[in-house]
Amino acid sequence: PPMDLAGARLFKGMLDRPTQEALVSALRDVVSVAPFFHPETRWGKQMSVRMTSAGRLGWVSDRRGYRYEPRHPTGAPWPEIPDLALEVWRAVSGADRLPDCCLVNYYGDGARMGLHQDRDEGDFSFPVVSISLGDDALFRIGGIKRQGSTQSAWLGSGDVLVLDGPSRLAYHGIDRLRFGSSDLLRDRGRINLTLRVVEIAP
Ligand code: MD3
Ligand code: FE
Repeated sequence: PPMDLAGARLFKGMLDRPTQEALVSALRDVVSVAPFFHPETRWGKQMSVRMTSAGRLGWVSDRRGYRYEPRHPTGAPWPEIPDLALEVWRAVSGADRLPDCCLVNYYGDGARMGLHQDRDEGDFSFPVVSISLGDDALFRIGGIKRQGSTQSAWLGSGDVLVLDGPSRLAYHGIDRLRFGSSDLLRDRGRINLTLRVVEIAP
């Protein structure tokens, strides 16, 4: 059974090594069409995490702010979400529709993600599903207010986290990596996939 993490469900080791390798291979195709980029915040500061997306919509950030867009910053449409990632969504989300965005985050040595809420999506009643690949990362999750207590857990390669209910709007972030802890990725580091429903039903 999954572990409870502030209302989120953590499926430790859900994906076996061959499945993780197949996902990484599918992601190499995604990244060849939609290369990783360093998003810039509203205030012109580069994020330490590199990102790209697959699906009808992808997440972008620049001086105009955060938003979902139908195209990569190069102008090309985002590639399709890998089937294997959709299979994970079907297995754990309980949702009656497929995600329209798969955000792909790459953490190199020293990359982190500050405490934030995900609220750029149109309908918070759908879960977010996160898949971790590569090096271990220390994940932190709190409540729906920035103040208040938080819980931490290490996310390892093959772990799947489902954020729904109250945890959907919880503050969360990645404090640090155990860089080099996994040999899944050729260049070490960590990849996190987040599957999301961004657009409200047509
Ligand atoms: C809790 N990513 O992309 S994944 C993000 O590991 C993001 O790359 C982190 O936060 C990462 O926005 C954390 C776990 C996660 C993803 C989405 C959430 C936790 C969440 C949405 C709501 C609450
Ligand atoms: Fe987030």
